[in-house]
Parts: sequence; structure tokens; C-alpha cells
Amino acid sequence: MCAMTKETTRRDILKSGLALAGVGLLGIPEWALPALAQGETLVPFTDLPDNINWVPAADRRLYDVRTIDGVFTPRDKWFTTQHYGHPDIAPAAYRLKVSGMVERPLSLSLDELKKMRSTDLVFGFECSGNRRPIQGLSSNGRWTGVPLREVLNRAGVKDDAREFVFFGADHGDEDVEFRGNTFKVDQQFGRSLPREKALSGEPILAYALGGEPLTRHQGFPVRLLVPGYYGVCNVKFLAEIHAQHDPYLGKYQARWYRTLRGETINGQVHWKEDAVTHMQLKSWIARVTNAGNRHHVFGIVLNDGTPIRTVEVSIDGGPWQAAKLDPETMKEKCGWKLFTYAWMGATPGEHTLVSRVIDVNGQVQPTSEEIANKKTFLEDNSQHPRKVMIA
Ligand SMILES: Nc1nc2c(c(=O)[nH]1)N[C@H]1C(S)=C(S)[C@@H](COP(=O)(O)O)O[C@H]1N2
Ligand SMILES: [Mo]
Repeated sequence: MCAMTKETTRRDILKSGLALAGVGLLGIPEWALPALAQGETLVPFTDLPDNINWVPAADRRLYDVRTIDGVFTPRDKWFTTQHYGHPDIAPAAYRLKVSGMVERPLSLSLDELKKMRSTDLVFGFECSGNRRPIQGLSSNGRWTGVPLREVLNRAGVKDDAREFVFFGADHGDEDVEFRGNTFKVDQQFGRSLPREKALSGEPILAYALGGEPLTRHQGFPVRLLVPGYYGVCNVKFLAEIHAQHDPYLGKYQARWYRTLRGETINGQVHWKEDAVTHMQLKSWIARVTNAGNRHHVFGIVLNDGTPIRTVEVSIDGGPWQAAKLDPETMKEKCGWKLFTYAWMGATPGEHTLVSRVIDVNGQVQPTSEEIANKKTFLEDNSQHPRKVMIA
């Protein structure tokens, strides 16, 4: 709500031509400026590939974080990825089924869902494959939906239901390998949550983004959102919730989104394979701009909702300096947190800028060397040294 007001304010200011003069006086935070204000230029990142394909396929889109001009990602710019394309779902025919170990199996229409108590959730997430140098698989939104717990309570979850599987309406042919045999099966996209998480009151079944129906890319008509979790957990085109006793081991739960990490336990390295769940503590520099002799560094912080203590920036290997966390975005537990840093006295030539975030528990965003024991490319939350060229 307050964010909507902010957007309007910014636009009004721009219209009235006070864009630059009014910034300090009106207290408009620096990140609320358009990507490029009058007289401002984008400082090129020299670590970005020359010709990035921002829309590499019909079902994929990267978000160019250098163009960010507000807290919320515009609906038509949201990053997207899907594994089985977009299922066509007619809203009138849509039903969300709740099946398995429940007292009352349900089949809810979109209208029935919308009549239930709704809640708003500011939630930004990234695909667990989001990483340097592009960092384009992340976006931030204000969602509306029904708390998952309310739907599950309506169905009456049985005591021995331990696992909740969320199936999308999308599906495709998969090869399931087993001891030298390959079985071809038609699988739905599926992810699961343990009972404690499903009934925690946190996840929602969202039907709106930015106050409007979900886009096709974002999972029309209904998607699961698990605040603080990586993209893959947020099942789009949600068709069925199935309560069961045993762990669900479908491809997108147990195989395709898996992190292999070496952990030292009692002096011995144990190789652990985990499903991708909560987001790791991460920050990255999204944009550097120049106006006169000032350089503005702007970046994004993302994590699982653990409160943030500080973000720091280091230039050319120099000491860590505190960046400024935007107080508005800090209010939202699971939204993007934005930060700015005023870089004074930048000299012509190439420079390396890097950010790191520290949470209230003292956990520090690691360097890539510090997570060298993580073997799959997913969950890369390493500090990202950005190379920039000052003219
Ligand atoms: N039904 C369904 N849900 C899905 C997917 C999918 O392929 N099918 N992809 C997941 C992955 S890997 C990510 S990163 C996010 C992307 O969400 P977005 O397209 O809204 O950005 O959706 C997740 N939910
Ligand atoms: Mo993903």
C-alpha cells in the first residue's frame, strides 16, 4: 500500500519537472529515481557479456537489474522460467483440488478462493540458479492470496499427514532412471513442503501480483508462494495439493534442484545432498551511475527473512564501508532490500566493486572461495565482484 503511494509520488514529481531539484528536499530515497535521471549516465559493467539474450526462449526472461527504477518489478519485466511451458487454464474451469490425507477433499473454484480471507505479501525471490555475472533471475512483487493454512484447515488435515505435495497443471515427458532401466513417464511439475511449513501460516496461494490477476508467466491463475524460499518452491499454475505420509521424491523436488555440499563434521568431510529450500544470504550490485563527480552504487539484498544488520561495499580491495539500507524496503521481511552507496573520488579506468551483507546473527555473505565445497551451481550466494569502467 505505502509502496503504491511512493510510486505515484515519484511520477508526480517527475511530471512537475522537479526530478533533480526535489530529491533531497522531499526526502525521496535515491533508489526511487528513474534508472537514469536527467544528466545521469550508466557506468558500464565490464564483467557483463556483450550480447546478452534477455529473452532466451518463449518461456524464459531475464530481468536487467540495471534498469530498476522502483521497489517492485513491473509485471511485464518479471523474470521467468518454466520447465513445461504455460498450460492454458480457463478461469471459469479452474479448480484447485485438495486430496489425500484430509477429512474433506476439496475442489475450489477461483471465485471460492477469492471469497476466502485474503492477505498481502511483499515477496522477492530468485531462482536458485541466479548467479554472476547477470544476476537476472530475480524480481520483487506485492502479491495477494489466501493463506495456505486456511485452505488446508477447510479440508481438515489428518494427524498422520506429514508431507504436502503441490502439483502444477503443467507436465511433460520425463525419463526416470533406475538401475540401468529408463522409464518414460508423463510427470506434473511438483514440489512438496513438510507439515510444519505447510501449516505455519506463512505460505499463501496467490492469485494477484501488483493488485492484478497473475500473468501467464507468473502462474495464472493461482500459485503457491513460500516466503523466503527459492523460486522453484513457488509452484505456479497450481492444480492440486496432495497430503501424504511419505516424502515426495519427484524430479523437481529431489533431483533437478539439489545442492551438493561438503560439510566437515568431526574433522571428516560429509557430502550432503539437499533439496533447494530457503534462500541463502545474498547481495549484489545492480547498477552504478554517474552524475557530475558523484558515483552511485545501487544494490539488492535477498535472504530467507532473517533480519539484516548491515551491507558493506569494498572498492578495489579496500576496506569495507557501510552502505545505506533503504528503510522502507527494510520493513518487509521477505521483500527485496535495496541499498545505496555514494562512491566519492572515482578515478578513470577499471575498478572492482563488491558488496557483502551481514545478518543479525552475524552470518556474513561468503566469498566464492568460502563456498568452494558447494559443487552444484545452485544456491550461489557468493560475493560478486563487479568490474566497472569509469570514463
Ligand atoms: N508449475 C510450475 N511452477 C514453477 C516452475 C515450473 O516450471 N512449473 N518453475 C519454478 C522455478 S524453477 C522458478 S525459478 C519460479 C519462477 O517464477 P517466475 O516465473 O514467476 O519468476 O517458478 C517455479 N515454479
Ligand atoms: Mo528456478
